[in-house]
Amino acid sequence: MVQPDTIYALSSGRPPVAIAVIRISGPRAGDALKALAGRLPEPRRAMFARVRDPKTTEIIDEALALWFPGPNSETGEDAAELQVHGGRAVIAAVFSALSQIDGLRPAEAGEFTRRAFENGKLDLTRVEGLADLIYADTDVQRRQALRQLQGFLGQRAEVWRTKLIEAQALVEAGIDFSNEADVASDVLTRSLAAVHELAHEIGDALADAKRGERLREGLVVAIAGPPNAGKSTLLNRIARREASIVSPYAGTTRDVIEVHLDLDGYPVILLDTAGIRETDDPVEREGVARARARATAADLVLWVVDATAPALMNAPQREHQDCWIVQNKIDLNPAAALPDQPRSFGISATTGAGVEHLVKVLSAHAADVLGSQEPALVTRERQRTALREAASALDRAITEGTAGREDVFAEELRLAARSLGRLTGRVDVEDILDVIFRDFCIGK
Ligand SMILES: Nc1nc2c(ncn2[C@@H]2O[C@H](COP(=O)(O)OP(=O)(O)O)[C@@H](O)[C@H]2O)c(=O)[nH]1
Ligand SMILES: [Mg+2]
Repeated sequence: MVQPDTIYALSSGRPPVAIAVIRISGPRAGDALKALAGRLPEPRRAMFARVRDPKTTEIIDEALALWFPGPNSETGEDAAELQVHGGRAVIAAVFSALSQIDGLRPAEAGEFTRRAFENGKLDLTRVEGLADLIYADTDVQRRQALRQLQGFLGQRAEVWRTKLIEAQALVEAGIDFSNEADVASDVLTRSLAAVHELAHEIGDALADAKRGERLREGLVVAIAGPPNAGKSTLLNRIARREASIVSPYAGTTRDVIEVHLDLDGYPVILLDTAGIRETDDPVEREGVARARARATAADLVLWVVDATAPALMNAPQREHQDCWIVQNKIDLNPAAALPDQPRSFGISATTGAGVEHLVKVLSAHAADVLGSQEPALVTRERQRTALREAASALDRAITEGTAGREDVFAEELRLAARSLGRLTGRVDVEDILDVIFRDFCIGK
């Protein structure tokens, strides 16, 4: 086998910063650290080091050096870390010194994590959790990502896969005894019982209203309604900043503006949409079309109407989508009557009256939709697809097994185990690896 390259990258944030962390991983990591820091520190202990350019021996910086011999390192390979001062010239000089060492090259995005995966340190669901942890914006997203990184789904999938393989082995052994009819039918019954239980557990994991994916992506709330009702003013008020153009002229908001909110730890994406109306202006018409599309796909619509023009109150009625009525500009018409609906609000986007209450109810709604039940096992479409495939193979297995066709039964169990193997990355995943690791930053 060819030796892998030794890779290095800046793993901390964009310079200039106080401290920059440069990581090195691969068979030559130890040589590289010795070349720059003079000697190897004790494993996993920080050592003060003068980092020198190995060619000129000039001191580049004073640093902390760490040494993580494989296989007990994050990547599973020999790995080293230099904590230098986070200036651009310092980092450039360290990189230049590293690049002069044979067998070293800069890492690609996600390459450290990919090596950890390839060396069996992380399964794919944990890799996905790690990516989500890096991108988590809110506390509840962080918790979900950390659970995944700790193997919440991955461990469960391994337990399921092991049980499946046992059930399959049992029935295959039974097939060999098929001249002893009693033995064969007994093992089939036992293995069918196990498969029923597994199908049930996987079915439960899938019946989660996609809470995990929604929490990852955020609850999408579209502010929609007739032009000039005060939609943009409301978005700005909620976002507490001028994220959207507010103007007294109808048709100003032509694109979809989105603001990411953290409501008590729950991620909400608030969309401001162009006023929905018939228009001859092609640019505005495009805005209206986009607004309709986003509003249609949103989880919740805040339908904003002008309390001084109550004629324009027809909110869209869609199945599978909540729609709340927000009567705005009550400062101009305090006597405006709220429509007889469970979720209707009277607010003034300019004075702020009623907005706090609206946000509070929105927050509670987000908590309810995204997180009130037990934590979701499935947090990505890829995981859902693999589990669905396993579930349908198990359904077919149950049909075949019940009809006494042991060989087809065993084959379906094998397919189900394979789908679970794809979920954790044990089998057949070459094609998806590039997609998963591409999402990582360089240095992770
Ligand atoms: N008096 C009053 N005027 C408002 C209120 N909200 C918005 N406006 C005004 O209504 C006009 C249209 O607001 P805008 O947010 O651009 O409406 P949009 O077309 O629905 O996005 C602007 O002149 C705002 O200042 C409100 O609560 N009270
Ligand atoms: Mg607007």
